[in-house]
Amino acid sequence: MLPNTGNSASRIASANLQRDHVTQGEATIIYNLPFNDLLFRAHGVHRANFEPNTVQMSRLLSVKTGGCAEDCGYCSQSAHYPTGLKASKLMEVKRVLAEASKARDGGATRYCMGAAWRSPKDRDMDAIVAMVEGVKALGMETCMTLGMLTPQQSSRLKDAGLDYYNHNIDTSERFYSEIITTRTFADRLETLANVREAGIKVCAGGILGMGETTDDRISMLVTLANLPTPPESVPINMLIPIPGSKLADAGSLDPIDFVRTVALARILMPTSHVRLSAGRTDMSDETQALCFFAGANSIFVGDTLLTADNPDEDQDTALFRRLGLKAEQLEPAE
Ligand code: SAM
Ligand code: DTB
Ligand code: SF4
Repeated sequence: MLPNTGNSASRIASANLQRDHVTQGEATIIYNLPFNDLLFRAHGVHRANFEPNTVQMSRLLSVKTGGCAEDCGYCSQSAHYPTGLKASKLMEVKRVLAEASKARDGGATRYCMGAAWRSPKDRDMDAIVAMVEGVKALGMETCMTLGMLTPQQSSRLKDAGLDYYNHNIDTSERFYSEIITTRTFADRLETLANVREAGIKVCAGGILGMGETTDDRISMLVTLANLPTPPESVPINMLIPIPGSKLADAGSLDPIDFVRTVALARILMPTSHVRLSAGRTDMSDETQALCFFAGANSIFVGDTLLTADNPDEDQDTALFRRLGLKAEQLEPAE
């Protein structure tokens, strides 16, 4: 049994957070628990809410690459930085569907399509809607990430059958303007509210390793957990340093801090899928295994994310076999 010292810190650290609001102070106490206690608690929350050896698999496709008007300091696709990436037009719908069909045959249950836009233009919406309808018809869940959305655009995507919308808050409110200046943290929250209001499931997370403090990481998770409804899916990306971008030399991140952040996400958002997202190519198998133990239960599969590398499928298959993990299957449609 844990020693009960009776002070408020130990009460918070061992209590179940079954309420609507968590404070930065409470989350900090949990984050700073001895590593074994933190992992034990996170894994318990995980087991109480999910089958612990099952991992959801999503596949990404960049349907419109590069030339983006935003100045996100981490991104290969921003037109503000000399990253050397060639910009392309919106992909044809039939090419997207051919790629989606290959992903389904490879075991992906969710297809995520990303576009390097500040927000979609009305003239692009017909093609986007056709992509959602086509991927749905293949029997996969659909996800899109297209930048900021209005309430009208959100409703149109919902009507097309969009299951998830990815829109990351990326970091804390305090640190946001050091990473992006062409939009605000409040803009991000507004789109998340529009998407939620339209009835689409929300995928929102952020990036670690951009030079943020521990408080920034905790604050980002506290913001997500305190949304009126927390996101169903929480991607935790490790920065992939992009040569030419503002954060090309941001430095490395302690894997233990990464695992602590995953564990805190699991504890603060017990029923959300936590996705171990970008950066797995630079992570050891052991770090990934700790993340799965701490509550990560979703990954991107396929050797490319949007523009950057992801582990080869053979490597992931081998890791899953070593860890006894299996892929989550979709519930049959009613
Ligand atoms: N343009 C849309 C937007 O920003 O919402 C969608 C695409 S954007 C590339 C999706 C997310 O990928 C970003 O919000 C960020 O969290 C993540 N991301 C982008 N570049 C990254 C990098 N180099 N390393 C880690 N994560 C990255
Ligand atoms: C998310 O949080 N991570 C994915 C997805 N949402 C769209 C994107 C990762 C991008 C990594 C850098 C790249 O491929 O360019
Ligand atoms: Fe554009 Fe999205 Fe990259 Fe920002 S993260 S530059 S909005 S593609």
